[in-house]
Amino acid sequence: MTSARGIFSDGPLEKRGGLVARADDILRKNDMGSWTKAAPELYPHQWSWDSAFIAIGLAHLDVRRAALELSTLFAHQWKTGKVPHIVFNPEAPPESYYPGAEHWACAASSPDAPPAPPYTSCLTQPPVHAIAVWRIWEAAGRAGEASLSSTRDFLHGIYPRLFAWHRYLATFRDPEGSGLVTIYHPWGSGTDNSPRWDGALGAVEVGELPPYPRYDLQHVEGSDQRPTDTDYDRYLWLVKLIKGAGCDERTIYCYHPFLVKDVLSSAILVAANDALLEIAEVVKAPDGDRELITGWIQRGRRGLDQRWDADLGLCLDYDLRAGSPLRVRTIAGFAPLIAGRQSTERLAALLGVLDSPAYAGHPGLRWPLPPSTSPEETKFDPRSYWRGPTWPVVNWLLWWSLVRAGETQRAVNLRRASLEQIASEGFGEYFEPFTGEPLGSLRQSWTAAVTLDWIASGPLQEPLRDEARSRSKEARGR
Ligand code: 9WN
Repeated sequence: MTSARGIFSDGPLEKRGGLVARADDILRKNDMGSWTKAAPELYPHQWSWDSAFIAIGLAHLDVRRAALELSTLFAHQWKTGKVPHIVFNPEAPPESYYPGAEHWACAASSPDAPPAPPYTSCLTQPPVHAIAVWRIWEAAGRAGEASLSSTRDFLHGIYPRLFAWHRYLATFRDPEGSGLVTIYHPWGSGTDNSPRWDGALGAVEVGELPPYPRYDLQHVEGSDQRPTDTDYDRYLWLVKLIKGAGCDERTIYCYHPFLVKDVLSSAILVAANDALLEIAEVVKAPDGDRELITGWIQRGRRGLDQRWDADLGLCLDYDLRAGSPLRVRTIAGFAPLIAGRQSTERLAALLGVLDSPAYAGHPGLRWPLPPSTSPEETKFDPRSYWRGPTWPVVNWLLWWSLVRAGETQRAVNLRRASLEQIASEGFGEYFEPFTGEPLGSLRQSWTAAVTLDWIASGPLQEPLRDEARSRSKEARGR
């Protein structure tokens, strides 16, 4: 990888915290050559949506390495088009992550699975990949003709794989043709223990489970930062059922007790299909592909419209088994903003909620960044994973969506606040929203990656405020 120094404008944040060098260092240390560990100890494997965000950041350091990140992930794509949520690292230390490769070895017996090892899981994560590929292409454009030419080859290679991935989501994961992606497990949402899933999970009857280890708890400062044992029992029970179904999509669809339309994944898919259309243009894909992609975009928009809750001013997930929406205010509610191209009224409603005390306008926040679950929800918990903390990677998605929506000042504010948070507190996986304390993994690859992308995205208009660090220390001492 080339050195990060000199590639970025020497803005105030970089001078202050050496942020580029620190982010570069994290990505280098987590670099496995052709892919990147999501985190050094807590997550020693390749995760699907992490890799997409990581590639977005790497594109500012080394365009080829960014492309390789995604090529490696897609080399483990299933015959159905599915991109697995984890590709397991055969060199990961034993007893580092559970459930690991041996637990998912069953997936390798599916006729659709790629040859193992490395083993993969048979779940998925939100489809950020086409967005990442398009940003790599844009970075190549800035890097010059040679980079553009090799990246064009990359686009030609990855396009059919991206297309197959989106087709898989539009078919196997949406047999109803609703435009919305179905998930079989909270891990499939990327927002694992979010209260989004409490209603649907509560209806799952957990049977006998053998004892299992919680290796994750060795790698964080307090168990309150991770999902509870009750959550884990449910996760592992669902994995057991999926394994029992031989990872077969149709069987899962018929019998599985957790079947939910995930609005965040669905919105990301709409935005990713926009990116796929751009890529299709570059590689001169057949007209038939473009028609299909356009149809998926329209269907996705209609699906999200149907899940709009006018009272909350947010979108809600839908429990297919119960036949009802999952009514809780989380970050996923902003799905239409992420899907993009909303009507003026819908955009205004979403921005009003985003700025309100229910999210980024809450008066107690250390930085004006939206908590993963609204502090006004009874299930809000400021330290527990997706139940309250702020996540830089989610802030990146919102920032990118605000830029696309033409909400420039809001986007700049969100980017600046996020960078202030990271400059002050480090490259946490997530942050306590009131004190700013970093939680989870403290050297999280995607946090480093989005930092690089943010810094590369132009001036911040205002220097990092001097009092940032001291305010944070004070808040923590409270
Ligand atoms: C389960 C790697 C992943 C992220 C997810 C995040 C967390 C895994 C876990 O870590 O999930 O997939 O063990 O908790 O929720 O979004 O991709 O960073």
